[in-house]
Amino acid sequence: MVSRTGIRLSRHTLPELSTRADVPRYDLSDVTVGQVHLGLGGFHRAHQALCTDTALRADTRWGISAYTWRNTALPARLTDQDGLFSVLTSDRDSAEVRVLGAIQAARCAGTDANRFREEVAAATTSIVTLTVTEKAYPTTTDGALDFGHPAVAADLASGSPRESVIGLLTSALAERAHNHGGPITILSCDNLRGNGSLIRRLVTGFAEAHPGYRQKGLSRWLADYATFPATVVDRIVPDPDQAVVDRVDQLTGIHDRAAVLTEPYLQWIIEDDFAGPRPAWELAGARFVDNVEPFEDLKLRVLNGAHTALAYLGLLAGHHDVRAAIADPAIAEFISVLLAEEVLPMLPPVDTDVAAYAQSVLKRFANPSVSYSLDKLAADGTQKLPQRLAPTAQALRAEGRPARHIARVWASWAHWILRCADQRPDRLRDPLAPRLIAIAESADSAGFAIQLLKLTAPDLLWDNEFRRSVIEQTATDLL
Ligand code: CS2
Repeated sequence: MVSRTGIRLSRHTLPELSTRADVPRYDLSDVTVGQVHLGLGGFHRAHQALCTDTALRADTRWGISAYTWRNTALPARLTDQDGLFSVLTSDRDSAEVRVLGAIQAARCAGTDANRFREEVAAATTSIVTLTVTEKAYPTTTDGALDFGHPAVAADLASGSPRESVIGLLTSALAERAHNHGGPITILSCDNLRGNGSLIRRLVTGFAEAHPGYRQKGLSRWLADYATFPATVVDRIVPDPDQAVVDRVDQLTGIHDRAAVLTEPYLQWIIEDDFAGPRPAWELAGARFVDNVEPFEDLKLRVLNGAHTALAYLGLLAGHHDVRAAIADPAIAEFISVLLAEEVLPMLPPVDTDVAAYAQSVLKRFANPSVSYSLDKLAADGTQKLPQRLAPTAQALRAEGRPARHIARVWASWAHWILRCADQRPDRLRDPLAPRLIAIAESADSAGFAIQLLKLTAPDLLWDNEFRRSVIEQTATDLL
């Protein structure tokens, strides 16, 4: 560990820092808030905030007011640094530090829900971006808002919803509709297929089911004044830790308690459907397209699918991060075959060399400077497998082709849950963890495999061959 003698990051010290790192190329005192973000974490800082920082060079109206969902420590750290933080972009032979000024204020939605609503409702706000992870979109199997979800149910009965992301966001939009009714764009940046239409459905569903908002005709206003473009986001950003803080200090002499580490790759594809003005994110490489779907399948099935496979196989083999897992020859071989024989042939047509794309993804996984924790990847399997792996399995089976490798990912997930249930239940991070542990403890291995399929891929449960393959591989010692 380095001694932390670096210069503290703040607006005051910024002029001194320009010789040590790339600093904002605009006047920070000109910046005003034009967008609100929910889900402030490492990913937002290294992705949307970075693109916004570049766009601020052209127009200073796009500062971000960012909210964590429940974390109060990060907003406090950022506030201490006047919202400034650095992004360390690193690969085998490169390491660059850029200090960003895009985040104008950092707060916690849990403790500052009213402020969140006010800011979304402000006429100067044109965009709300979200990175709240898959589990914040409570959806029934037919794609509607899950009214049975406890936080949603609590919010439907409240005059001031704040327990669920959908409830809080809808309440903020209601305030906007009531105050001045100006148009707004809601941009989901979560790894979900059709994230734009999904969040539109959930917010509209909430507006129609909530007695107060129904009476005010909120869903009509949403249809007329709110747009929900779909997006595909891609950048590998491990959870920031002390090692990142130390590395930035070592490289630049800047002491930044909110530093974040990432890889050079950044992709942001956005459906061009904005209700009002937007930042010139294209200056940072974002692409605006009519239809994000082909990019969505490519990214979710190849990168995220391989990530999820690596998580369970890697953890079962005793690895801790993606880099170690992909360096394990048996796992690397499995992932290559999974991609080449099952995932790539089933991708919907896309104007990209998909084999080259898959190779580039594997190369990114091997980045020696950015290691991603397998525990984090393994979290929320119930939310991730349906998005990342089920579509490939369905497509293969519809053509009568085997899907043995995909089935093995389900089986390795099952093994991981069984291991957690047996040794470390606290290590199983999933919104359905208690239920998964209860099933693991009561069912036999075949029954357990069936229950997991029922939760994550009910269609595939009726496919005899696929079901049999998952059951067989769950019963076998995979190691
Ligand atoms: C990862 C993603 O945590 C996960 O499940 O698969 O966060 C992944 O790193 C990003 O989607 C990369 O763009």
